[in-house]
Amino acid sequence: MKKLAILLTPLAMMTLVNAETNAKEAAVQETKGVELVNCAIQQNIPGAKATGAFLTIKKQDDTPLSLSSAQLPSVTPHVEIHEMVMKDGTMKMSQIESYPLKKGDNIFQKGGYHIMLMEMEKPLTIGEKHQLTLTFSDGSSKSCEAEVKSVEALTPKKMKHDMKGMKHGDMKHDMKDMKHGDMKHDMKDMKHGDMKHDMKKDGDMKKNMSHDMKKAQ
Ligand SMILES: [Cu+2]
Repeated sequence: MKKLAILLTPLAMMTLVNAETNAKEAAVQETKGVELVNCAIQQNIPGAKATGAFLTIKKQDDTPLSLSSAQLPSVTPHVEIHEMVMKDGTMKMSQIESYPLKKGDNIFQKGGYHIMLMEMEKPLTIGEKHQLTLTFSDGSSKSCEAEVKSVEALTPKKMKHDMKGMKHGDMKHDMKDMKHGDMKHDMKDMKHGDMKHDMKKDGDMKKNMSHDMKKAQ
């Protein structure tokens, strides 16, 4: 009897290992009813260790589902979901815990919601491809191949138009990882000098930016 028990043990162990593997696979199911398109990463501005990743999440139905987190392990372990909001005449970029998806196109682009990549170890080269994985509120996840593209390539045409006459240099100095074109689009009536001034006074923004900027220097 003892011998039989010993013989059975490796088999039993294998069964356990398989069960565990299956459970793990089941835990990270691919998200259903969601399609990821136009996945891209903006090439970081020289010296900046932060940049944005953009895409459109196409949701096929209206079942409740939120984007919980994003991972881009081949670029950085520090990834956040950000929103851009206008508050008291100042454009702010801040982290959000989750993004509720609506049926149809959920667009993450310059000037709006975006995936923030921070504390990057090395610069990105245009044309490089990195796997972007999004994790959703139901525990499922979905990946796409994100290609590194130039700032120009990722700036929506409408914004490019609005950027005419804008002085980039002014903003670049203080806001290396922010998207200039987007802000101009949303802040047509603002003077740049004012903005710089306001942002310095703004506690949240200062905290947010200085966090990124320290690493960028
Ligand atoms: Cu951001």
